Amino acid sequence: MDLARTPATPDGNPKMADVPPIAPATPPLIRREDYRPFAWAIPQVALEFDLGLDSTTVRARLDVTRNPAAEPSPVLRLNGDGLQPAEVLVDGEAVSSWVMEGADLLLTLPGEAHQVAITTCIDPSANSQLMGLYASGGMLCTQCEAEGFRRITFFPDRPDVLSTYRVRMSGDRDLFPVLLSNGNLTASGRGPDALHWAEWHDPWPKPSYLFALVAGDLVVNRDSFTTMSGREVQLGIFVRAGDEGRTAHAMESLKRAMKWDEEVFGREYDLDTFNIVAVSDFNMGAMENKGLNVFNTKYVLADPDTATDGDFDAVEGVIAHEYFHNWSGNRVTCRDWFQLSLKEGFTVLRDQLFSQDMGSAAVKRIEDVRVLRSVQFPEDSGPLAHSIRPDSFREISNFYTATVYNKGAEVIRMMRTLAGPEKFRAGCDLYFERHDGEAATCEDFIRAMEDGTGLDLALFRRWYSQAGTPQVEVRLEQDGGQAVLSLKQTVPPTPGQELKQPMPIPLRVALHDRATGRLGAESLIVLEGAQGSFVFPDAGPDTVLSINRGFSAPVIIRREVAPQDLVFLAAHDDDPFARYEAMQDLVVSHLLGVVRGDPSAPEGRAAIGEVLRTVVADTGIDDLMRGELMILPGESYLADQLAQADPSAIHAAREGLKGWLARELEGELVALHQRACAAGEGFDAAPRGARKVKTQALVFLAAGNPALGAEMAAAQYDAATTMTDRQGALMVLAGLNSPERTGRLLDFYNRHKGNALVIDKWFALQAQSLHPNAIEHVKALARHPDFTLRNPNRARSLYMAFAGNPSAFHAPGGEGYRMIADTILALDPLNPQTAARFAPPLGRWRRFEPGRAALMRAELERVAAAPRLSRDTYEQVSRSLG
Ligand code: 0A1
Ligand code: ZN
Repeated sequence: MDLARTPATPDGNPKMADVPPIAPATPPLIRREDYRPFAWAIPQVALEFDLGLDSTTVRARLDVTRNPAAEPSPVLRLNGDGLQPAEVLVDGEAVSSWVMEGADLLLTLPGEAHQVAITTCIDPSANSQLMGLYASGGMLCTQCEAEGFRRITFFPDRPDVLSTYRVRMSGDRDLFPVLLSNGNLTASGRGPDALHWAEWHDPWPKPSYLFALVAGDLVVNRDSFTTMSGREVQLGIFVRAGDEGRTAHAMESLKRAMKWDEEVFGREYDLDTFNIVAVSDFNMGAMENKGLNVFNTKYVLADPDTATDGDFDAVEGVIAHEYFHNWSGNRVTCRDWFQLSLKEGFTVLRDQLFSQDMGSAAVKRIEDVRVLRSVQFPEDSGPLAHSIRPDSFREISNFYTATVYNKGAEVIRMMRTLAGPEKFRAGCDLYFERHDGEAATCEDFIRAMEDGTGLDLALFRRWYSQAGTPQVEVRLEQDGGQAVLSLKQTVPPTPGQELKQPMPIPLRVALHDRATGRLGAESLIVLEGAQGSFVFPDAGPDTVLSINRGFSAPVIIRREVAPQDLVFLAAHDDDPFARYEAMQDLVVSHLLGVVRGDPSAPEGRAAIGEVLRTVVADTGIDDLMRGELMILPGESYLADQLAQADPSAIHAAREGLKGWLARELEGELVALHQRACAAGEGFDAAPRGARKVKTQALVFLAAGNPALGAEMAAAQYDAATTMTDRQGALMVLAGLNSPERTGRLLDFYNRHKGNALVIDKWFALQAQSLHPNAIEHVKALARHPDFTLRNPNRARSLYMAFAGNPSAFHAPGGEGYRMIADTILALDPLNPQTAARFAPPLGRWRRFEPGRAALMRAELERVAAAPRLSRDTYEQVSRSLG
């Protein structure tokens, strides 16, 4: 605590709370079981901002009443972070009866209801954490989730305190011609001198984390949407001048999302205005502030020249995600941050279902599973494993994880599978009806699901409390004319959770007949306990099991399966996910065999070659699906299958297979590329699919015949009319030691200089490349004039891309590890939230061969030993070492 700036008490002593605020060496652990309702309610908040980039004054007026549902206390604890009060008034009178406890301000209030007014002064331009009110390229904007509001004013900054907000802001007309906040604009006008002002009112009670304010020189794309009850909503997407031409896709996505939520979930928008603002300095993807979503530019701006087909999908998905939060998150919010998956898991499921409906459902499902397996599964099997409803944390920012978001979505998807879509909808309706306007818990959600669907979810609740990815051992045995399917589940131990209970696992299964090619009907079985067996009559000797179809449960299936069965499933299964899965299984088992020195590996390789040949030629699937089936499992996923991996051996095996396949199928791959190049342009599934297989073909060819691959990639680059083709070609070229490489990289830079999002791609392509000197390239790029750690997108485009490049990150000698540790140390004082996100790649040290493990651990120890680490980084590094 800075005693020098703490007002003195009448006796001249500095004001101190009962507990002296000694900065703890170890940040405190916050526990879910310690939740208590807040002693006070704050029904109304009025905020007045005098805006300035270097100095903003905030006058907050809080109507405070006792919360009858809480244990009474005369003390009102208002959270702060880096704030000093300039003035404190209670019921209009200046008071000195307040104390600071750490960063919080404590007031003792005698009565039942009071008005508390506090003035604070903040410097947005000095806010490099990008939490609270900060300056970004001359504009002011806020980020309050999870605990950023306390950096603006003193407040009970917890999601169970709901208030209506009135906001008045005034600022320079030229610097800030646009003044936005939540809700509806109620008044605006000119002030003295160069000032102007605006007043906004949000009629819906909300927690402080949903507060937002934006002031800046922005242009707007306006549109409108008529809701199902006939109300017209004004829509606005605000961006920097020059970017407005790249907002059309975001606007169309928003209108589609609004319509879809009405049709599929019966949810209607509830204000007259819905605004989105794009900012280029943002820690995450976007934020669902009530009526005023703030977005990372990456998820708003898109046109074919600067954004790939994947970027277009991501914009649509994130726009929908934030919009859907208006119900799953805002109208019904979280009681405390342990319940984060209540809004995030549910909203991710909602955006996934939306995207499935907007495009190819099969391909979207495969993509979602790929993300889950490549990000969440490693989290669940490492030192940072936690349940989707964690029991404790030191810094909540560290729990915005793939587990809370993506596994959370899978858990709710399983409820939907168990109930069926209609009953699931009834459960959702009941949940919204029961808890509208409340701060709810995961338990509330489960109970509404039980009551709305009729399901008994008593055992299913374990999915909320247990971490770790369940493993299901599968055996299929013939018994006369029937097949017996035996299943056995284990949930592995995770930090702090040694023993696990079995969890209900819904599995969609079908039995096919390989001899006749007959495909069996699908059924849903549920493994309720540790073990179970299921009898299927009329199963012949050539029965092939198709299990966990559509990835109906987020589990790892373990089974002995004959390669010819996988070949059959990969070529013929009627469930697209099962087809993809069989292809992956074939490749994984072959590559693990190669790494182990298995002498039968060449047969496996030949089988993969035959399946790939079928996939390339199959007229029964579209190119989007073909492109999916052509993607080989990644090196990290392969490493994850081993107790201790040697990344060099995995890299060599995977590249070896790619090269061999490309040489075997060179003619077919070249023909596929030519066919795709001849396909038309546009954004329907067919041309998008053509672009996808085009680059997939190049990926193979570059491994099998680098000179040919480079020539074809350069030709694709030169002919490209979309960013998808240009980036795909450059990605392949970036990995090759070929003369075509340098010229195209330079061309790309010059062509897109000044477009931050595209220059991010340029950094990332090089940091992710297969080039043997990738690490040298990253070092040089770090000195590039366009590189800065202060912009999270740019920092991630270089270093997160690098940490996800296994052959460079795991370079023998540990140089890659050192680079990431240095990044954490350099970034931590500037932006702890983003810095802490670089710890997990090093945290996987136990899963690598002893040499690499020791080097990774040593780097984590170096970070841990640094003085003044943030709470964010401290928590991630100490858990990773622990
Ligand atoms: N609720 C947002 C995610 C989010 C969380 C924290 C942030 O602070 C920097 C920003 C955004 C979502 O789920 O989209
Ligand atoms: Zn979200």
